[in-house]
Amino acid sequence: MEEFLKYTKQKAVKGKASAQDIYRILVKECKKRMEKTPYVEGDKKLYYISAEFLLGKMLSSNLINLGIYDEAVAFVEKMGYTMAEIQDVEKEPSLGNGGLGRLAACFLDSIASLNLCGDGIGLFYHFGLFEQKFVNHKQMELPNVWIEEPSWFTKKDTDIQVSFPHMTLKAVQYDMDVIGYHGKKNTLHLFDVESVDESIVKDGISFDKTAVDKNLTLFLYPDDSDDDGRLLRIYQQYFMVSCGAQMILADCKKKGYPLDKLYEHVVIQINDTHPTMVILELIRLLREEGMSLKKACAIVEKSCAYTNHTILAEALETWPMAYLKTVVPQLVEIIEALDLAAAQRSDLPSLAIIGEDERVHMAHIDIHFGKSINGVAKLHTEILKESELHDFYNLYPEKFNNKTNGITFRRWLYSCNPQLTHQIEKWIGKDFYEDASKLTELSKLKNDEEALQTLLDIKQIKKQEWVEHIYRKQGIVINPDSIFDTQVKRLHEYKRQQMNALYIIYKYLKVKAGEKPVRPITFIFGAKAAPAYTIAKDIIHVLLCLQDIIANDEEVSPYLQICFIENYNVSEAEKVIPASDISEQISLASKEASGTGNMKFMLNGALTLGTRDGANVEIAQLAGEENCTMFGKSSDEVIEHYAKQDYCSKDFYEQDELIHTLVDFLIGEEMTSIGDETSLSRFYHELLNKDWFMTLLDLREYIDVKEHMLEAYEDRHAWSVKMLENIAHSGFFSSDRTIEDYNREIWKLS
Ligand code: 26Q
Repeated sequence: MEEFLKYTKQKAVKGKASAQDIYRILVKECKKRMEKTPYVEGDKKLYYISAEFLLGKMLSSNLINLGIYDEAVAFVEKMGYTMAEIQDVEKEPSLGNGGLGRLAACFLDSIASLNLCGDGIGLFYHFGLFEQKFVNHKQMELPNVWIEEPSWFTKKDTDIQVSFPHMTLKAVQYDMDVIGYHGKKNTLHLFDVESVDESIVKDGISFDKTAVDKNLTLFLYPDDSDDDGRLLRIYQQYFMVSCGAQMILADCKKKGYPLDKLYEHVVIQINDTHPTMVILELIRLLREEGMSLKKACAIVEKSCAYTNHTILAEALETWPMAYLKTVVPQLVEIIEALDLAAAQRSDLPSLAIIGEDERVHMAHIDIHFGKSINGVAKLHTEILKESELHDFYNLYPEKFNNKTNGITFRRWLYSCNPQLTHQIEKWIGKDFYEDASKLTELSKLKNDEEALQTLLDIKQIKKQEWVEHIYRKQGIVINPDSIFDTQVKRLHEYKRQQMNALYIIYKYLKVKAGEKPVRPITFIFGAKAAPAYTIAKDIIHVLLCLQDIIANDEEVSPYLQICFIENYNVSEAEKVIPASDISEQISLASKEASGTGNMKFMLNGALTLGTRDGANVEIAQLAGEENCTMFGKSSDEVIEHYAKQDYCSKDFYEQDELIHTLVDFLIGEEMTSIGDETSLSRFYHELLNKDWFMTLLDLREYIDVKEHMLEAYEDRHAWSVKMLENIAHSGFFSSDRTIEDYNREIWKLS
């Protein structure tokens, strides 16, 4: 890396280079090498189409994959900085919301690293999801400004246009190179509208929802609580899929592939239902090429595959036919034809494309007119087959399959935890870099006292690093010798952050009553709530009030502390996960499709405190039941409660004195003296009268097992063995394994 050295000498003469300078040098060096890297080639190509790509910062990831990370670190340190300081310079785009978006980003990394030919397709949102600020114990939303120079994206020439009834929008294409680990490259294509106008955003994240030409690519998931918002979502989805479909067909034509053999050269993975209209748009475009409807459908069905990420009814998209007639009339005829074709395959109303309520079921389009549908963890796929999509499973058993999620170890181990990575290399050699299943060799160290102590020492270093980071970022002083108990994920009732809050109230009251924990505990949260999701915001309010109450209570603050990470994102995850002792995965069983945070914690030696939901089930199986703490009602029991509609939270409240006390605390003097009474009482009543995700059902058991787990922490030896066994058995959760599964069973790329 002669460039670095030349620069070092120059600056050594002139004085200290800024972190900004160093960052620019590194980006330039990466881009130079990325440009020279050849594309992965093959006569069949995957397109991963997704409304979200939650990329995180790209510097370290690119340095690692280009094989120049260690050199870069040496350079940075020679210039008087740490890598963390240089990484700080890069802005993180919030082009995603949570698991589904981060999964797409991990997959791009693994696809390129496995030398598979596959590109991403999505939208270039100028302000992403939003940036979260806390004001008066509440979430406020601001635009996430992330577009800057130098950028990993390059503007590309394109003449793609997308037509709507009253306007035609010109597309602008931004491409980012996706470098494989020591390998070749693919591309992420994000589309923008030429007429976009950032200046219409006023007062936080508000803007004129009817000015579609100006607003289409401003935000991910704009507020859809009114008609204009919902119409805007359809504009966004159609714009994304039309750009994608046009690009895919143009690529094929350029390569000379006959369109009636599309499926031999193209496979499109549809990430949840947000891009489902790509099926309709491809059929429309193939008909424009002169193909019959029947033939176009058959070809598209063989080219598309769908991934389901949820069984929550409210997240399964259905669009009123009237909206589609307004925004995409050119697709309506096709939808009606598909509805008829589907009815010929099955006359069950539950499988119809157009429901009796004149709503179009997007997932039904994917299942009838795609070749594959997969769930994202074993349990999730079983629930899809046995209950949620049972009738579909009977009709198309061969289409259903499971692909348990994974995470890229390049980011979630090598980059975020170099200390642990280097230590693992000393213990078992370098093979695990290419083959994560080699991590099982770590188990041989379970009787090696020195190794186990090293594991604890590394955890302590990561805790110390995070304590310093969070002090710099939020001015909060955290005790590095406390137990770090962490729940970081989107804020949603089914994930039950509120159950954790009730536990903290329990602990608070215990300390007040003189029962102090042996060791202080830090409860760490990070979560964004959808701006229109009132109850989720109420839960944030509860936690921020509790944070304050405890911090200002001299009796309690030496023992308990809450730290709510502001604007939790990928970069914050990379810092807090390696520092955590306990991984909170407490969703109501059957509701979390998989979870991927759970895997990141496991890989970094945190122990899972979880329900038997999503991939937690597989984590417990692999790590060993004795190395995890699992609790709560099973998914079967929960599904039965929903079927019988016999869960009544008020019964728990009235029959259990402890639960009564904890719930009442929410509207007690301590809370109302600093909080917003409307919000607190709304949440209190929600818990008592609805509690749709059965918080109180598992609360007792949660309190019991969590108490045990905190006690178990004191046996540092036993705890460190569990850490080791978790790390050793996390190899299955490498997204390289997931992508190999997708490729072997669905994509079949050479
Ligand atoms: C739906 C309708 C209207 C507006 C928005 C939406 C919407 C938006 C985002 C629905 C779902 C999402 C995101 C879902 C998501 O992130 N799911 C997570 O996917 C992960 C990867 O498979 C899983 O690990 C998680 O369990 C799952 O929650």
